[in-house]
This record gives sequence, C-alpha cells and structure tokens, in this order.
Amino acid sequence: MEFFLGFLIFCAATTSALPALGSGNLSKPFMNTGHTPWNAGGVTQFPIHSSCNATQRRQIELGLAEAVDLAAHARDHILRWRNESEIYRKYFGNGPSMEAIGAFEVVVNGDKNDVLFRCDNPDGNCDLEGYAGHWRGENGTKETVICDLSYETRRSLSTMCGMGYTISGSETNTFWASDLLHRLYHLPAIGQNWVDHYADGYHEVIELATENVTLSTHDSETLQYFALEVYAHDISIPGIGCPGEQHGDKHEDETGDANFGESQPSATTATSKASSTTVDVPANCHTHEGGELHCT
Ligand SMILES: *[C@@H]1O[C@H](CO)[C@@H](O)[C@H](O)[C@H]1NC(C)=O
Ligand SMILES: *[C@@H]1O[C@H](CO)[C@@H](O)[C@H](O)[C@H]1NC(C)=O
Ligand SMILES: *[C@@H]1O[C@H](CO)[C@@H](O)[C@H](O)[C@H]1NC(C)=O
Ligand SMILES: *[C@@H]1O[C@H](CO)[C@@H](O)[C@H](O)[C@H]1NC(C)=O
Ligand SMILES: CC(=O)N[C@H]1CO[C@H](CO)[C@@H](O)[C@@H]1O
Ligand SMILES: [Zn+2]
Repeated sequence: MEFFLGFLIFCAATTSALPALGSGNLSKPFMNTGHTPWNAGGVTQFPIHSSCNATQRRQIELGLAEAVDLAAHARDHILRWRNESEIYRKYFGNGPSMEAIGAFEVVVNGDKNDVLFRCDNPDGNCDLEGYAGHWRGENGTKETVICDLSYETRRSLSTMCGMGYTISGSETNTFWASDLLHRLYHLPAIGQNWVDHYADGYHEVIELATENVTLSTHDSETLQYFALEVYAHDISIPGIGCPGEQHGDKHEDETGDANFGESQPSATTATSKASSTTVDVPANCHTHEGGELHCT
C-alpha cells in the first residue's frame, strides 16, 4: 500500500522517471513461472526432415506456405461472410461456422510440434505406382512422407483456374496447397482425429452438406473443396472463380461465361484418372475417387 501510494505520487510528480520503472521488476510475474515464457518450445514452422535435399525441402516449404495461405483465406472468407456466403452454404449447408473456422485456423496458427515431412521413403510406399506421398499411420503418426511424384505433378495455387482446372471437375490434389492440407489433417496434431473422410469426391461432398451437415465441417474433402472454391472465387478470378459444372441449375450462370476461352474447359471434359486400377494397394490404404491413394 505504501508503495502503491508512493507510486501514484511519483507518477503524478514526474513522468520522466518512467523508463527506470519499466526496467525495474515489472517483469517479475513472468520470472515466477520459471525461466521460460508460457509458449516456450512452440514451433511455428513446419519441420522438414534432413532426408529432404535442398530442392525437395524448398518445394515442400513453398507448398506448405501455400497450404497456409489457402487455409487462411478460407478462414477469412467465413469470418467475413458466415453463412451469407453462397459458397459456405454449398459446402457446409446450414451448419454453424465455428468448426470450419477452427479447422482452418489450426493449420495457420496451430503449433507445428508433432509434425514432420520426410523424403526418404521409409515404408517403401513411394515405389508403388501413383503414390505422391502418404501419412505413415502406425509407423509414425506424426510423419508424412512426400514421394517424387509430388514434385512432378503438384501445382502452385498461382495456376488456379488455368490449364483446364475447375473445382467440380478436377482433383483436390491438383495443388500442393490442398494436397498438403489433406495430409496435415491426417496428423493428430492438426486434424485431432476429428477431421476425417466422410465423403469422397465432389458429388459426395455436396451431398454431405445437405444430408449430414454436422459431418461436413470436419470432413477433410469438404474443407479442401471449400478452401479451393473460395480461393478461386475471391483471389484467382475475383467474383467468378472456376466452379465448373454445378449440382442443380442455380449456379450454372457462373460457369456459362465464355470469356475465359482456353482456360475454361467444357463442363463435360473428363478429368484424367490416375492409372491406379492395377496397383497393389496396401491393406491399410484405399483409393479415392480419381485414383488418389490414401493410407491410414
Ligand atoms: C533431390 O532429390 C531428387 C530426387 O531424389 C533429385 O531429383 C534432385 O536432383 C535432388 N536435388 C539435389 C539438389 O540434389
Ligand atoms: C445462418 O446463420 C444464422 C445464425 O447465425 C441462422 O439463424 C440461419 O438460419 C442460418 N441460415 C442458413 C441458411 O443456414
Ligand atoms: C508400416 O510398415 C509396414 C512394415 O514395413 C508396412 O508394411 C506398412 O505398409 C507401413 N504402413 C504405412 C502406412 O506405410
Ligand atoms: C450420416 O452420418 C452418420 C454417422 O456417420 C451415418 O451413420 C449416416 O449413414 C450418414 N447419413 C448419410 C445420409 O450420409
Ligand atoms: C531493477 C531491479 O530491481 N531488478 C531486480 C528484479 O528482480 C530480480 C530478481 O528478483 C533482481 O535480480 C533484479 O536486480
Ligand atoms: Zn486422406
């Protein structure tokens, strides 16, 4: 009390002595918790294993940076528009928006301990045709292996809506960003064993939003499709995007615009399917629509 009164008088008398106070023991409460701040040991960058050489590391880092951009924009779109967004309602129906916001935010700002990307093919799965990477499952729940096929095929988000890509007609793993978002959701530290696969492919994702809406905000594919569609619509071709052929008729005006010439594929163009039909799929893996291999 005596100090407090003295402090007030001191302050009233002169402000020039404030720097001396600041460098005094105002920091004591923190020192009482030990020598570390509350967030000691936090990891803000995605760890990449030493088995990745310089080129691999750089591509994975750029891909992860794009995954964070993709997730951050998806979050921001929902924060701005909530369910006033037609794209929100398309993917998440009448579901509340908090879960989806959190699912994106954990990718952007969640701690990156217990995440590891490696390049040394420890389980041999990269030797299987069509494998661009996999979650190690029981062999390493924190670890994701990236295979050579990723470096050859995954695209930058800067190519969004180009080369025939549409949201409804192309695979979500076209881009590094969405492919890595999917892989991150398999890691307990990010997906929390809560984000999972409840729908496979665009059509099932759209159905989920009306038939099982509570699953949609933690469905891995729904989160990917939503993030891609709002990125295309808000960033790549503002106000237009490249949704492709839509369920029902009410969105068709958005795709009927002929101004996009060569970059806008006809809605009936089939997407190339990975030649996976003859591949041996390990017991703990399954093939998604479009040939994407996924291991648990
Ligand atoms: C890294 O490894 C990949 C695949 O093994 C190889 O193609 C590439 O040339 C390597 N890069 C460097 C810089 O050694
Ligand atoms: C949108 O959200 C509000 C509450 O924030 C809710 O009352 C309304 O029913 C929702 N509309 C749709 C179409 O989901
Ligand atoms: C885990 O390792 C075993 C034995 O090497 C292998 O058969 C299995 O496919 C691996 N699991 C994954 C998900 O790679
Ligand atoms: C909705 O989800 C529940 C729980 O996973 C499942 O049992 C049910 O079959 C689903 N219904 C539809 C129409 O997808
Ligand atoms: C300026 C000042 O008084 N600093 C003291 C703050 O408290 C620590 C530990 O209690 C002392 O070592 C400092 O001298
Ligand atoms: Zn998966």
